[in-house]
Amino acid sequence: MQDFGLYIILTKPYLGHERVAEICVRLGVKMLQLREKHMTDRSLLSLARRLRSITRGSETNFVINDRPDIAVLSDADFLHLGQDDLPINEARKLVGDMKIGLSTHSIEQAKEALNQKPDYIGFGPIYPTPTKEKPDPAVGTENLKKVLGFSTVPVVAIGGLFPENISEVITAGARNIAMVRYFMQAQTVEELERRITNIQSLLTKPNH
Ligand code: TZP
Ligand code: MG
Repeated sequence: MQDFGLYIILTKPYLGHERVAEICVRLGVKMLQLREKHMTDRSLLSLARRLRSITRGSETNFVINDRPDIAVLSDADFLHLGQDDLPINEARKLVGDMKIGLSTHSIEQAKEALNQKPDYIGFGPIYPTPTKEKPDPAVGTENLKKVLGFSTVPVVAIGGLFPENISEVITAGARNIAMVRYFMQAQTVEELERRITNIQSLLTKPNH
């Protein structure tokens, strides 16, 4: 799998899930993940299907966090698993050949993750973040550089990333970046579009 650039994670978006998804499709965001941990199964499935229908046939891959069952039932492009979720080989029995991403939070986890043959890995939190409940300690950009050095699949840098600190992460070599608060807190369509195109342009600038 090739690097994909910006990765947007939907967690309680101020503008609403569907509106953010429509904007991601319009602006060619390659990865859009549904990450809502507190919804009932029924409402999560119904939301996932609505987002699937918005992203279907577009450049925007639709990713379901944590839940192989919802990923299959909503016909997602990717399932994203964390360290406490099902291992990839077990999840495979449910999702077949669906692409799978895996979160990692240390060098050791990142190395071990590659044995499970994910399509990409997440690495973070790069900086401290309140967005995740019980986050692992921040890994920093030096560890990010190491993971980028040995990973055989795309690495998504995540955690505490904002325009103010993103150049350090891009300088460390990151080509795929996930941000939650920066996008979820945008309060108007125009503001969200500006935030997305701003990060997209930082990620596509040559020779950084
Ligand atoms: N995994 C590692 S950090 C994180 C996740 C889901 C949350 C990142 O959120 P934010 O708001 O971009 O710091
Ligand atoms: Mg998880």
